[in-house]
Amino acid sequence: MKTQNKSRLRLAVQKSGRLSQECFELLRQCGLNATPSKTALFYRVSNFPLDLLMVRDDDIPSLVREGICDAGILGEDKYREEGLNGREEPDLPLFKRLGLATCRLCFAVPKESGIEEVSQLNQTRIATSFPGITSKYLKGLGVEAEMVKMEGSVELAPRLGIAEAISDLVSTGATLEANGMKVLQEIFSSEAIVVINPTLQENESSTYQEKFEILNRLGTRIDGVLKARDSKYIMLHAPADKVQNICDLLPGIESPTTIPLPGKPGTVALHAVCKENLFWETMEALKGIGASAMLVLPIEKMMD
Ligand code: PRT
Ligand code: ZN
Repeated sequence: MKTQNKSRLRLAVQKSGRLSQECFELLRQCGLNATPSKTALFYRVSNFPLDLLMVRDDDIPSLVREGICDAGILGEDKYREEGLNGREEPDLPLFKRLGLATCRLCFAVPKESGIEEVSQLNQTRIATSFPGITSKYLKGLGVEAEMVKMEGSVELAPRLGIAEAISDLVSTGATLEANGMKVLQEIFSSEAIVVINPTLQENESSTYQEKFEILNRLGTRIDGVLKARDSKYIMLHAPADKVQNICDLLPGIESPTTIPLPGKPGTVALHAVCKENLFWETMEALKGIGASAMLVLPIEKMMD
């Protein structure tokens, strides 16, 4: 059949873990039939030219670099760490930031350690799964420390006497708290990102051009979902002479439309997209200047 010769994009995603659920949810919000079984390693999306390879996140950069996959979704932390392996800078092109699975890579120390600033990490041992990023950061500050590489349970290192400090990912802070530790300093804030094989942008053969087009189509859908996620649609009635004051109160307002209300001279209906959430305080302030019949609705998709 002809369609079988058409290009398909191969995307590496985390099989299971902190990223995978949010990642599949995002693909589904992009309108893709993406519900692989828990044991599947390969999944063909039936309604979009996309194949998913489900792997451990650590394998994603090399799968993309070697062209086994065209693109991959992983934490920026893992991408940067793997990318520094023998290099000055990570080498894969970053296609898109997804704002998912956000966390911070931080230095942390036991609360009673007496260490209050990063300069005091000089000549200490630091347990981490991110020795590349951590030592590069410290080098920039002129601090010399020994990296103790650990794959998991990094928070235990000070208690086990194998390090004075750690550099680890923090999201709620509960793990540090449970282990009597505190954040000393943030190194960088991380989120899920899409990285791509550079050939996709560089190779002018029709196969790669087709794949790049598929990637961009997917990228546009992702943009639409992410934009809609943070936006709200607001509808209200307002005195015509207060429209400007009302717009001034609406956060991140875009494309307001006013419509005259039949039978209500001097009053208009105002519809607008707000790129930020609307708090009750804002609604109360709007009411205070004459707005009524206010409705705030979630937006599912957006495309310019
Ligand atoms: O099995 P596989 O190798 O694929 O997965 P993994 O175990 O290596 O990775 P996984 O699933 O733990 O994390 C995948 C990605 O999720 C990371 O690369 C980050 O980008 C992102 N992420 C977001 C996090 C966290 N939040 C997070 N809190 N990754 C790890 N943690 C850990 C952290 O290391 C610490 O142990 O959670 C603990 C701290 O959490 P809080 O909430 O107590 O602060
Ligand atoms: Zn991993």
